[in-house]
Amino acid sequence: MYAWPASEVPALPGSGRDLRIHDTATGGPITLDPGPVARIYVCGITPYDATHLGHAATYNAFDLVQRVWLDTKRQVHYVQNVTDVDDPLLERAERDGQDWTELAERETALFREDMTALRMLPPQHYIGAVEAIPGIVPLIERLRDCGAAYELEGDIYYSVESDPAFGKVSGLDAATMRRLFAERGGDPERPGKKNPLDPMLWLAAREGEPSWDGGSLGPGRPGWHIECVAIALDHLGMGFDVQGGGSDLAFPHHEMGASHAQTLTGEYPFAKAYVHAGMVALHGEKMSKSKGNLVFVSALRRDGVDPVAIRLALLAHHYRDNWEWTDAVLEEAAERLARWRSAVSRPDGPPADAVVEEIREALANDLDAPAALAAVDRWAAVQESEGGTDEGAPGLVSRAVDALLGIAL
Ligand code: 5CA
Ligand code: ZN
Repeated sequence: MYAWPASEVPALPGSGRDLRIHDTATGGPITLDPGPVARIYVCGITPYDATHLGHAATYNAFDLVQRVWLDTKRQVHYVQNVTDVDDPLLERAERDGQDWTELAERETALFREDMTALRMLPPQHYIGAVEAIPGIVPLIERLRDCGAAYELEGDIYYSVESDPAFGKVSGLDAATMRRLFAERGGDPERPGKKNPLDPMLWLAAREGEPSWDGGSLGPGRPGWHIECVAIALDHLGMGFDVQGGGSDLAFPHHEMGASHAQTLTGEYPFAKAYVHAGMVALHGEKMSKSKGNLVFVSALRRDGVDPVAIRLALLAHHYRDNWEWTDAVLEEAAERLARWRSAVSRPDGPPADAVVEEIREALANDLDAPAALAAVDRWAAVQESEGGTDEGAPGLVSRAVDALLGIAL
């Protein structure tokens, strides 16, 4: 699939810092040491509804990861999927009496527009589940042939017991795993499974549902976790630097994906860091398509809200925090944007070299965007109260917030 256009990332004087980031698997910060080409996989949307602010906040976090790496003069190899066939998408299409492919295409197109408006850097490979099926089938066949997968009434399940490292990504106890598996698309109650946590790899064709040629697996469609594994292995290989998503993906999705990949290749780890963003809530509950308590990026844009202000509202929260979207969050962001724009509108100002270093330092420290905003706020306040004589300082601040925070002033 095509992704979306990239906004240009200005080069800054000096050089950036290596990223220290919280890794869910080790439960603490690790300093990443990517090669000249840093590799990142970020789980994409299931396109049955428009991009809400929770999605936007999560993609913003991983956009910052890329910007920190680009500032260290590395290239970034970024892969993202689109889960363009899965139960929730088919259920929504059925409920609304529309064609599931049209629903997926329409919502994916809207996501591209939202990402472009928010100045999120596009992935080099933007891959749909459907287009990945020819690569998924042989992986499932291999898992079955090595005894790590089994058949149940025509469906194929992965056996979590085939992997001694299973559980190391999320570090959860058995009862929590079981609860989350049931809540997040798993089927622990199905009779005949070897272990209640075993996830579906291949769902045999059902009456009235789309299906594809599965070679020796028979006609059907892929499970969710193997989709991301196939796409990541195809485009990044094992041991890539970061796998990213919201905290609701740590278990089961990223746990199962790591387990599939490690069993398939005999190598460890799948990703060097598993990075998870907090959940954005509305009216006290996690924003989610299934609950319907959503604020859409596209709806705000239609109402004339500047997408730069939306992005600044996301950046005002640490990516790992759970936080609540309110009108006040957006108002504060719009006010801050106005202050910043006014501060950079003059040709000279207070020296800005230290501001650039403070933004770099803040982001390298587990993507502390609020601390980065505070550094710019301080500079803008001095500009406002005293001004300065440093020619080009406002331009440097503009370029720094553009390059490192994706904010166009
Ligand atoms: N297609 C799968 C990933 S392979 C999926 O989870 N799609 S999704 O559309 O449900 O979510 C896309 C991304 O947004 C995921 O990383 C998810 O964790 C994140 N996300 C969903 N809801 C929220 C929320 N309320 N706050 C923050 N992030 C969220
Ligand atoms: Zn995924």
